[in-house]
Amino acid sequence: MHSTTSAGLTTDQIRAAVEGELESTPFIDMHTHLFMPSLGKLGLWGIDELITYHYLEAELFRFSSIKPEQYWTLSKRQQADLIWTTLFLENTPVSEATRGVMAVMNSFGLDTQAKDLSEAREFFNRQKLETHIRRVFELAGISEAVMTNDPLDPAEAPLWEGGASSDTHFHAVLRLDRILNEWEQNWQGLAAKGYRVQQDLGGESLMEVRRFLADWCGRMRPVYMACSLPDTFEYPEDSIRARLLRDAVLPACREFDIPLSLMIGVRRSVNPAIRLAGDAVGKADLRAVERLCVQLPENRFLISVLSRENQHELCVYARKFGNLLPFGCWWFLNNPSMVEEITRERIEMLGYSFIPQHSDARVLEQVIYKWKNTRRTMAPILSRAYELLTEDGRPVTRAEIKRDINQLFRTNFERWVNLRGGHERHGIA
Ligand code: FIX
Ligand code: ZN
Repeated sequence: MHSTTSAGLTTDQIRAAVEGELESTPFIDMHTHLFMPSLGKLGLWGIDELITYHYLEAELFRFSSIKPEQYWTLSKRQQADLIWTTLFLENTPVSEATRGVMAVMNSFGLDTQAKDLSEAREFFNRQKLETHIRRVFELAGISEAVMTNDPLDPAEAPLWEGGASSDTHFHAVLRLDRILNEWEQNWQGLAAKGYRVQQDLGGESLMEVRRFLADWCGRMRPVYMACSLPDTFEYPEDSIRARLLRDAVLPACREFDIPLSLMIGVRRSVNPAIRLAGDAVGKADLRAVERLCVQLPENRFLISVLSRENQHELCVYARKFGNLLPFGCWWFLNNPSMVEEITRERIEMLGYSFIPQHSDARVLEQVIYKWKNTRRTMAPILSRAYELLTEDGRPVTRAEIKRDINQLFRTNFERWVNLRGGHERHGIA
């Protein structure tokens, strides 16, 4: 049915406008594991890293009889060769992660049916990192990527301490997993750097953690602080994590006027033998999010939940709390079927007051396929929202569609983290 008014678009025009604006809007990728060139040694890129992505390693162990212990003794190249043969030649690469590699190879004109990886290796060997990053961002349709920066990573911290130069295409994030989830193993790392902290958080510990966070905010200029959390996360509670959150992290976020991103619902290492591929998911009790939002109205929260079962209640909480911004379809949810369900639900409950997706790319070129997939999945979802609106008597214009897509994939984030400075109050309105 074609409904239209003089100002509004027809169904076909809506689809064309949505697809056109999705294509031409450069997105901000608000959570990745990529690194700016001055931290380049940490960054993963190229065919061997793409093929040995932990999503693909998990799939290898389904199709191959190789034992994890054996796999880990192989060189990176041998691992990639095994995964290529197993998942791409002996089987059809229809899973999301395998299809993603095909899309990346195709975007560089590489043979997706090659019998081995030699052509691809030669291609990536010829690339110079900085120009390659620019080309990849262009192919992915992103203007900026937000990093994950761990101040207690022995490989990363010295680079920042040595004054790593910033890059307009990358933003830093102060990642707190080691502090909030593994205090027992990491407090001595802080102590060794001169912060007067104790294992039981006694004495000046909490003030000293704040001093540590302040020093790293100065060094990194993070756009937010972040932590991934298990399905058992609770707040408030009598635990090291909850005390650190309440008395160090959240006050520091207020002091530096940045949000805290919580990614809730990961069950780390349910199968330690397969390492990074061995994490799973669990349904969390989102009353913890409710209490954070209600007790700390001066803090802003970016929240992503890993369990499908938690998605609806996250939307309900977003309707209650203006200091909560839901984001992304994280990890096991970043599949078209899940993204579609979750995004429709969010639009129906929140309008466009959320951030639909982040890539979570660990390997540079993954942004190409992840954002291609997001655009492809989003197009019919957004079109449908406008078609329904038009059917109900409210026409939409191309200018509105442009504004909305810019809001979803750029300005909701920019405003929440106050990215362009200025005096604008955060919030997304
Ligand atoms: O904690 C995180 O930021 C997760 O995204 C990662 O730990 C995870 O391994 C991943 O790569 C998911 O996409
Ligand atoms: Zn991540």
